[in-house]
This record gives sequence, C-alpha cells and structure tokens, in this order.
Amino acid sequence: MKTYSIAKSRRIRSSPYTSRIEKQGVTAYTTYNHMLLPSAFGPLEESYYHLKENVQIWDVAAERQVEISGKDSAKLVQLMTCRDLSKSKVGRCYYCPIIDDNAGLINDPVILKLDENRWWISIADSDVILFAKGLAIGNKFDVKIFEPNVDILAVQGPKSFQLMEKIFGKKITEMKFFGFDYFEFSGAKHLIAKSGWSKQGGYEIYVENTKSGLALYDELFEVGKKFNVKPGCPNLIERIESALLSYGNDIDNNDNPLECGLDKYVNLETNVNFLGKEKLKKIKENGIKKKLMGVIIDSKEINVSKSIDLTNEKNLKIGELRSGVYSPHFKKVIGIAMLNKPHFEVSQTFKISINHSIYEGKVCDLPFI
Ligand code: THG
Repeated sequence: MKTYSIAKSRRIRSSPYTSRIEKQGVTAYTTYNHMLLPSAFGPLEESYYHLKENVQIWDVAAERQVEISGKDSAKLVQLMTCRDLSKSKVGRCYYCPIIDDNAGLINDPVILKLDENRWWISIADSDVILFAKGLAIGNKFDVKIFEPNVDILAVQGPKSFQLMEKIFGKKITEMKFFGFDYFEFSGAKHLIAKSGWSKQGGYEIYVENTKSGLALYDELFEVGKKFNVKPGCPNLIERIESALLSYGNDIDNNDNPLECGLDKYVNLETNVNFLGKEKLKKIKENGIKKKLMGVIIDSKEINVSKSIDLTNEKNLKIGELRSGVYSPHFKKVIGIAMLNKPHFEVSQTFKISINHSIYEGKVCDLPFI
C-alpha cells in the first residue's frame, strides 16, 4: 500500500508533546478534533505486544475537552446525553453517548463531573462545542462553554500501575476505574483519572500546566526505564479486539446508540430530559433495523479506509465493514461491522472483497476478547 505524509498547518494543531514524540520515533499521524493524533510508532504488531506486556505513554491531547460551567450546566449536559446523569458524582467519569433529536450519535465522550456546576466533555472526533453552543443559545441557558487548554497524556499497559505509584505514591493505585483525583507534580496539581482507550489498564493525566506536564512527561520516561516504557498511541489491533468504538469509523450520526450496542448507557425509564428521548423509545419499541457486530474474516491482511460491503451467497448486501485489522491473537482479520436486519446473528456468514479477492467471514459478538 502506498502511503502519504500529512501536510501540517495551523488548522491541524500540534500538541505540547509533538516535538518529543517526533524525536522518539512517531511514524504516522491521523487527525482528530482538528489536531495531530499519533497513529503508529513503527509496526502495529510490535506496539500491540509491547502494550499488552509493559507500559506506554500516549500523546492523546487530541481528546479535547469542552468545558461547560454555570447555573444551567447540568441541564445542558443532560440535554445532550441519553445516559441519566441525575445521580452522577463529582470525581467520577461517565462514558456517555451524545445524540441529536433524531437519536443519531453526535459523539461518544467521557464526561467528567468536576463540580456540581462544572463539567468536562472529553470528546471523540466531532465538533461537540458547536452543538453545545447552539443548544445553549436556543434554550437561553446560563452557561459558559469553551475549549480549555488541557492536553491528555495516557499511561497505558499492565505496568502503568507500578510506574504511576513510583511517581505519585500508593494513593494512585487505590483509585477506582473511571474515578479521578488530583495529584501534585513539580509545582502543579494534575487531574488524573483511571481510564484510557485500551483494555490493558492505566491512567489519563489531564495536563493543564504545560511546563509541569512536560517535566512529568520526561519523568515518566526516566522512571519508566525499569518498566520497559515506550512511547505509543491507541493501537488499532488492541482496540478492535477490545471493541472500543471509534466515532467516525465504527459509528456516526446515521447510527443510534441502540444499534451500536450502547444500550447500557441509554436510560429511558427515568424522568430526565434529553434530546431524542421520544425517538429512542419508539426505536426500542419497534426494534433496531441494523446492529454493530464483530466479524472474523479468513484473511491475513486488510486496510480499511472506507466502508466495505458484506454480501451473502446471492450477492446481496447484508452489511458493511467499518474497521478491520489482522489480529495476531486470532491469526485472522477481525473487524467491526454494521449488519442489517435479519443478518445480525452470530455465525451468519458473508463474503467480502479485499484487494480484488473474495474472502469468507463470519459474524460474532463484541468484544472479541
Ligand atoms: N479518554 C478520554 N477521552 C476520550 C477517550 C478516552 N475521548 C474520545 C474517545 N476516547 C471516546 N470514546 C471512548 C470509548 C470507550 C471508552 C472511553 C472513551 C471506555 N469504555 C469502557 C468500555 O467500553 O469498557 C468503559 C465504559 C464504562 O463502562 O463506563 O473506556 O479514552 N479522556
């Protein structure tokens, strides 16, 4: 496959860590929230094994924050998500589908409750800030909405706990999954959450003080030497095996959360007010017409840069592949696909054309592992 370099410009923003990761050997970027997001440090498989056994530091500054504060902030945040946040607690993170009036997904962020009247929406790749501002203006809400200078550093992998304990002490190992607290480093307090876009465990450091953050970046690599630390980034193989969804790739505005297996984060029984609630009730009543599923394909290689049709024995389209990668664990290509009714059944078979050859595949449940 021919590859191309990315043309940098002001519109595709760098992060405070860009100069460091470029010295450390980043080999590919994608863009995310109008920002550079590293997508490879050498071969994907090497990084995959390293992540599953050691610890990596990721520049995920592209996971931007939309800060919403003010008297009506809780009302606005709730209006945007179908997850009931009425019992949410300060110091906790919540994975929340954001949907429009038609129940179409706008984003699938992590929402942090910083205070009763102050929230960070840690967004995937779409302009949530514009949607939030439009809703606030239309509803005459008393809120302040802006993108603060927050540049997340993720520390991911099984050795992340020992590494972070060495720097921040025992208290950091006692934090619960999706909890957050504040930890001091080199003259600044940093919000650190036990979260991250891998299933290998770890933390996310929401760096606001860049100077202290860069000192922390260097310290993580210094102290990390004995844990075999390496620079890394969200890993396509690991994230597909773990079924961590990627907005814009696996799911988009033409899908609703029930079609995407996000039922756990859809609360229709309580009396909170959010956009698309009536629509979602109807969808639930009538049943979904398509569903996001896993697929396993009898192939050793794939590059997914657009949807690829899945067809049945009559050559009729039964769904589309949206992400895919060769998995060293399954020794086959695995992927995330949207299957049309009635084909979203486990062990449904299909055909797919990859590089002008036809391969067989089978539908399965998510996550793979
Ligand atoms: N961390 C932060 N911001 C983010 C991401 C992140 N913004 C963009 C993107 N990732 C948002 N998407 C996701 C998708 C999945 C998860 C987090 C963010 C996730 N899910 C867990 C799971 O599926 O097992 C747990 C969810 C739960 O049960 O609450 O972690 O990674 N800051």
